[in-house]
Amino acid sequence: MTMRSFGLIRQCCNALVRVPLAREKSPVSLPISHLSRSLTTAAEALKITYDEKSEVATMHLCRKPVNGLSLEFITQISIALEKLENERSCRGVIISSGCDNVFCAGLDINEMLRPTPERLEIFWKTLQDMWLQLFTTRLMTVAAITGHCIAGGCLISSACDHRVMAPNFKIGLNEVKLGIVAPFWLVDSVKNLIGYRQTEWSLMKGHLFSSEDALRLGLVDKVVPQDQVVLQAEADMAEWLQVPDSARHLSKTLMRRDTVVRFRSGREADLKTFVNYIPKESIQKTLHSYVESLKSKK
Ligand code: CO8
Repeated sequence: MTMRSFGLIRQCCNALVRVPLAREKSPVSLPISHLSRSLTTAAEALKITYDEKSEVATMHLCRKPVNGLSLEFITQISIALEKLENERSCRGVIISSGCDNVFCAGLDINEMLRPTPERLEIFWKTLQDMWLQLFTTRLMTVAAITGHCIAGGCLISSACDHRVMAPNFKIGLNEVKLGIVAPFWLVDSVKNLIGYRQTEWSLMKGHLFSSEDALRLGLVDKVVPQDQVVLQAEADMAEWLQVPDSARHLSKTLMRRDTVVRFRSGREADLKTFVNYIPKESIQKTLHSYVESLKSKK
């Protein structure tokens, strides 16, 4: 894949990601089937609704079966965030999942299996950009975690401002189980929530926390029954929006500045590491075995 063909992907995704105008309330879905490897067409993968009264958008991640983060899917999310950011009437976004019992299972592992160097590079850059957008957005962000939230899933939830999770699911960074290491900026955003030692310990072990432990540690802010997660997220969002937007955003910027500065100065090196590391034969073998183990557990 060349930069030109990525430009084409972004262009196609852009055409698909339609953020409803303030007066529209119905869900909008987006068509892009030929670019996606998932069982869901890209048309169905991301749905955005906007509620004029609350001034809150909901981004439904619906890339079945597990919201695996492929290049096209990340691009769609990124474009949608950009559009919401620019929609002045929008003050907040709730990120929810349309996949049963899974908020997000992380990166689509297929992106890392026998990749072309060009696609791998664009994939990682796009992921870095999406994380930065979410981590720094002026919008109030709430993750409605109705199921497992693993690795790249935790990247999304930990970049948000507030998290509501259903009980009896798993959340955290399990990258070492795949023979890979989470990038420093993702580690930083988890460390900001649960502190150094818990991050170090769980990172080294690839430990996934139960919802209940995640609540105790601060990796999520509330645990409520699964059918109430979205309602709770909406109620919490309404409460958060009582704080004046600019003061809230400036406070967030202040608190996250160090993480962002570190990210900006290290992102090129991080990209090089990823692009050089993933194609290594030993890593490819481990990734293959991991995928096989996922299939064989059935
Ligand atoms: N990518 C691609 N496919 C996946 C992924 C994934 N991350 N997760 C699951 N799938 C596939 C499964 O293989 C299965 O495919 P098929 O139907 O063809 O057999 C299908 O999705 C459904 O999965 P399950 O049957 O396992 O569904 P369950 O509901 O039983 O379980 C889980 C859901 C708990 C989410 C389970 O699928 C799981 O544990 N998945 C693996 C999650 C994981 O390990 N994610 C880590 C991804 S790597 C990542 O995000 C790293 C970020 C930083 C990288 C740093 C690099 C240097």
